[in-house]
Amino acid sequence: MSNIIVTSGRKYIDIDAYASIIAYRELLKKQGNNATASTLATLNQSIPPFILKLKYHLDSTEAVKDTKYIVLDTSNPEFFDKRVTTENLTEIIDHHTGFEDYWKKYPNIKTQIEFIGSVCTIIYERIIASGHKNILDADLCKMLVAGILDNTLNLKSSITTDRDRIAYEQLMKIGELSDDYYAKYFTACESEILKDYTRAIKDDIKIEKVGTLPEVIGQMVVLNIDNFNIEKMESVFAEYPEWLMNVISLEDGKSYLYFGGDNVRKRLEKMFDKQCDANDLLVLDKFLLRKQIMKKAREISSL
Ligand SMILES: [Mn+2]
Repeated sequence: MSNIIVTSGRKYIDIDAYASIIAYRELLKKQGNNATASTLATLNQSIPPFILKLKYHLDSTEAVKDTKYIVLDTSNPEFFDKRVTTENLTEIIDHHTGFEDYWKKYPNIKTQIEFIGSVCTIIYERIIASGHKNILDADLCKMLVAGILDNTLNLKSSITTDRDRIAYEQLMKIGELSDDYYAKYFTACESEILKDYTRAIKDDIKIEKVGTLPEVIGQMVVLNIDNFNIEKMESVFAEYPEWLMNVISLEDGKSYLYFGGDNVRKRLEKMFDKQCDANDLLVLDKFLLRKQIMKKAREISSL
């Protein structure tokens, strides 16, 4: 019997990767395999302390001879965990598109690449299909639900599919999780961000000139817009002549667009065909990710 290591990306991994590699390891073990889950990457802020304290953990990265690898949550070979090669890789499960054709050249590597909300959804489906539903205890359900919540932005992002919604509902039921589990999860992530708020804003600024949008665009996801610190945001953007900050509020599902600079107000009102709610704030009734806002600006400017 060969050893199997379940792993993911190279630099950072998020809760979707973390939860899915651990849950898939549990399934493989249940099926009689010698499986471990490990990563050489840094765990990002979507994996809060309470998740790390659940009873399931990563294994050590110690290399064993004749190990086969399974990669989850990425299918771009450049992003793979450093230990993975096309020779030792046996399976890929991912929800980012673009490399489906590339992997057709390697018929020995099994792939399931589908554009859905979360890899945790696929792992949940694999567990159910395998007949090993009994491995889904409360802690494993908490991890998989957190992965779905994070990657689909509380099931409100337009990438969310019915399969994600079903997996979420079933895992909530099987794990007997309370209805406010989403709030517990996002609040825990938020308090990690709050430990270094300025840095969190700075680390997610994109500088790219698109259409009539300001060149400097920040983004932050918050549970409730009341928790957002406008003063700290303004101090981060003080050095830029014009800027835009997309604050996605999960509870009401809206985007709060804060901005600064001459004429930005007029340009945004025109772009979204909507009046500003305050001098420096435009609220979108349905949230948009920054990449969706930039895509819209690109489309308008090319008309
Ligand atoms: Mn993912």
